[in-house]
Amino acid sequence: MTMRRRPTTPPHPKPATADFQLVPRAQAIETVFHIGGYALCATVVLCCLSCSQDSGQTPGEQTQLVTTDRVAAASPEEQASAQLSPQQSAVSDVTPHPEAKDGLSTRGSGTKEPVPEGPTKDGAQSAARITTSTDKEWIETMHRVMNPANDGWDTELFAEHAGKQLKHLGAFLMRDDPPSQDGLSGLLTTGFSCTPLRPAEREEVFADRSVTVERAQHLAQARVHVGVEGLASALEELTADLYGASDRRFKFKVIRVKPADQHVDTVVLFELSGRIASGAIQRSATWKCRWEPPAPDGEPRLLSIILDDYEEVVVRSTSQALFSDCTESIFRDIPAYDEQFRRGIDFWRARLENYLGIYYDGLRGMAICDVNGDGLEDVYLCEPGGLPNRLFVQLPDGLLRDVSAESGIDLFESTRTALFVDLDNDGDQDMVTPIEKQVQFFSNDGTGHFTREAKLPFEGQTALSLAAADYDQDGNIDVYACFYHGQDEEESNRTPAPLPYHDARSGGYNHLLRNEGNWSFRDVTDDVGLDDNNDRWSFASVWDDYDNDGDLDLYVANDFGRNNLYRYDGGTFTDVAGPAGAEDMNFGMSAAFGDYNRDGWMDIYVSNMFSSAGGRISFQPGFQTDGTDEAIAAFQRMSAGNTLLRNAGDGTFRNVSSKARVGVGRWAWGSIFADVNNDGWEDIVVANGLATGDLPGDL
Ligand SMILES: [Ca+2]
Ligand SMILES: [Ca+2]
Ligand SMILES: [Ca+2]
Ligand SMILES: [Ca+2]
Repeated sequence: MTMRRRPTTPPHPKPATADFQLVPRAQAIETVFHIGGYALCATVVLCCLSCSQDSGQTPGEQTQLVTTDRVAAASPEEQASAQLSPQQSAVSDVTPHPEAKDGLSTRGSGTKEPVPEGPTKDGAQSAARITTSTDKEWIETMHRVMNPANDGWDTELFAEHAGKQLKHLGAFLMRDDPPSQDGLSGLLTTGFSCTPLRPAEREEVFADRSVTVERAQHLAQARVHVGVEGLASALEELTADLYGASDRRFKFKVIRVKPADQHVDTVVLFELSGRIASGAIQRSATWKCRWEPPAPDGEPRLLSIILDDYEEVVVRSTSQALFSDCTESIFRDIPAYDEQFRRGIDFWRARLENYLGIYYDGLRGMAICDVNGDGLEDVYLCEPGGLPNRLFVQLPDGLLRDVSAESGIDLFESTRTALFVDLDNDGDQDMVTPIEKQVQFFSNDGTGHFTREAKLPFEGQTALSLAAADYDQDGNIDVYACFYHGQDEEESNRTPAPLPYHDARSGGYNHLLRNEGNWSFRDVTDDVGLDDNNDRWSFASVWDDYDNDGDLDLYVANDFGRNNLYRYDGGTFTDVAGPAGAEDMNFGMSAAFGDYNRDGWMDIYVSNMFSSAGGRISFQPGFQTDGTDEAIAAFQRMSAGNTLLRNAGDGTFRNVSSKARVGVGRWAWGSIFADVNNDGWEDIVVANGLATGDLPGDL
């Protein structure tokens, strides 16, 4: 959503290992990767403000289960029908509004078919169709559909129970003394055995002034710990140095389930972290857990745990984290912080009309900019309709001053995003923002006072994001606007989700607005070839020169399918994403360019969704029994998470996400490359999560 300049770092020989590690999250930091030489973290203010606006109660995993389940449910005929004409389709499926993806939207309404009860003929899939006329019915229907027992997904029921058992296990990781053997016995079979859960031999793969990363791979499979006593011992090895730690957290994610005759195998992602006096520790691992199937009304019990992959990150910092949350301290003198932002979206949804554009999902952007030219970065926050956008200027002491009212950009219209760039070449940062089915342009007088200079209307739609660049190199910065919805947004909320899910072409039409000078902007989309493949659900775009020919090219991240890579040559754009291997068929949320391996070629990191439920279901034999291998592979791919595309330098990209260990970015929205520790290597910062309620750990 912002224009990025090419790094000044000269090309550098490719390192022996250009490899990322997950480093501990600080408070308000979710996912941080660092690469063979650098650590990275998230912008604390952004994360916190985002959280403060999102206060729903919907953990992402459940919603992903629903959406994937529904994918499984739709027959090819239904998919074709919905793809061709969603509005005319005879059925409405259960998938919530695509933008929401969360399944508990109260905005949805549907048509008139009941939800099938029980397994369908193949025992694994059901056509999940719903009828709703009220919000209450909608929610009740969603609860029925979200229950895997209703459509034969026994493996999902098993995963749910296994997850509960793992949570019980996790409770022992929160204690300050060795686990009691009595407490553990209910989780295990009598013949239980496991490998060490914290390997004694670990290889240091990264170290700098504040962070050390160790890994153990190719692990010995000897299950040296036996029985309850053995597990207690393995857990003690894993947790002893975290006794007394603050902010201790654990997380288990069951990402695969494979039933057999006498047991059920699962693959589980495990994470444990906490702050200790000398800093912080985070342990991430993959466990292969084998279970004894539960007796009726019983819970599954562990037969064995084999450690498959292990990573340990130690932060040495007096603040016990790489970044600390400074939001409250810098906003302490700002009444709007308490009065407007900390109340949360639920508070405001109860007081403002829906038509103003206030939805539970947030999806509000912010901008960092220097509006008054004093060299200090300022903050602009976009808000739903009915609440003013806010501009805070930074003071020399680091605190903020609320200048919204006098800035002229305290807009009350629903605002998704704003971009601050110098549109009139007078040296100050002007603003462009899409509001009210228009893109509006504001000039800055150099002191942070803005005047609306132009607005371009767009029928029925409001753009979701903007990216600016002087694509034609005439000295004026131009703007590319992504339009997510293929129809009126309100109407879109009431119609089925895009199908086919992995390759929908019913999205919005994006526009390139050429800056012709004097605040005149012309829509040149069709003139320059950007009408090609311009029908997807575009979330965000980013400019850079991926082919090193001196002009800027455009990458567009699309929900529900393929992304675009528009190569610019001689005045026209060509979508080369397919032949370049850059389509990344997935739930694209955003993309960033960066040369992570310093070979002089810009690589791409795409934010997608990582879905445990999607991974569990899409690898089952019962998934999409009438689907093609290609479609099934696409669905499996769509649950895999974020994508790092290495630029091969020959016009093509390679997906190196797994090797670089940067795929599991959870429910990722915006990601950026940033050299967090100033060592010359680009790190990756991922902002992720969905609606957050009382349990921030669900992020
Ligand atoms: Ca300007
Ligand atoms: Ca231009
Ligand atoms: Ca280029
Ligand atoms: Ca590169």
